[in-house]
Amino acid sequence: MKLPCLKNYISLNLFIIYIFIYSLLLDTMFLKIFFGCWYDVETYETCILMGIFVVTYILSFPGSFYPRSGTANGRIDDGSSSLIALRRPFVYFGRQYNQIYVNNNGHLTFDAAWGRFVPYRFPGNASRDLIAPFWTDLDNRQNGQVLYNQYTTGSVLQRATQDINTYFPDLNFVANWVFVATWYEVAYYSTSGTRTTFQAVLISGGQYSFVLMNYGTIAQTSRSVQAGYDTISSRHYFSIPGSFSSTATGSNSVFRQGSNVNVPGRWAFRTDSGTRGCNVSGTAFSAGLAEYISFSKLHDLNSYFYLQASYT
Ligand SMILES: [Ca+2]
Repeated sequence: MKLPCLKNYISLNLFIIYIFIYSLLLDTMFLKIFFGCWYDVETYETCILMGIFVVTYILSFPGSFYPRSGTANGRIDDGSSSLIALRRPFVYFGRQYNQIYVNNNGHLTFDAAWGRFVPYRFPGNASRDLIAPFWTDLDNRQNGQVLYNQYTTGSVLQRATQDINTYFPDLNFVANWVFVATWYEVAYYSTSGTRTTFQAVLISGGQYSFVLMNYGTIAQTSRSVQAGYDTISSRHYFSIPGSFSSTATGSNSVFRQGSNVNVPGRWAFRTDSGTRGCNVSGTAFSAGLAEYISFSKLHDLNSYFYLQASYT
């Protein structure tokens, strides 16, 4: 019998839990070293609690990131990728795109590379479709990587399918294409040595498309940051609460601690709809949906799903 590839079934987190339990069973010194329990920790119970804490901490954050791999952008301030041909079309609010650019300043554009480093507030009423997980003046010349990859088969598609069906039930969604752009430990301008990590995951399948934004360590800065997405003439947009505020960055970044899908550090959006307007609790709103929904409501999973279901 051929064993399945473990890589497809055991994530890093599960592997760490496995090592932890295995070490517990053997009562080895390895456990004590691995989980930081040295000779001055008196009780075995303390050791176990520390181990659980470490595992919980690991599970609570890095696991939400998709694989960081692929082609790296050049180390150019305000630079961009070359034109990236998409292996499947991506529908973005009624427009179908077959190409994309990953820009070093924390955004993605479709028609052309874009080096703008000073963000404008969403809705910008501009002539550009824009996905901006973390738009500010970043600089990868000295440290940090801007990477992108796309997938049409394999475990990444399975993971995307599972994530989307969790966040957007009743669509029977099946992903056939995933595009991952990662800004890994990138500095703020200019070669500041700071390290900020975040990710945009574009997911497509059938008539549906989605964008996930994942936030890791967000270094402190006084620069303005806009996170979210915008469209041509801002017919659709979303500004993640905390954008342009002092709470956007630092160890308590609201992007990292908040979520609209009950997963701290992750934000999920359906992005295929080309219709305008929506209804929230029976009240008609114009396209400026985001401005009318409080952060606390977005935190509530049920009302989030209600909003998704009400979007007409
Ligand atoms: Ca820059």
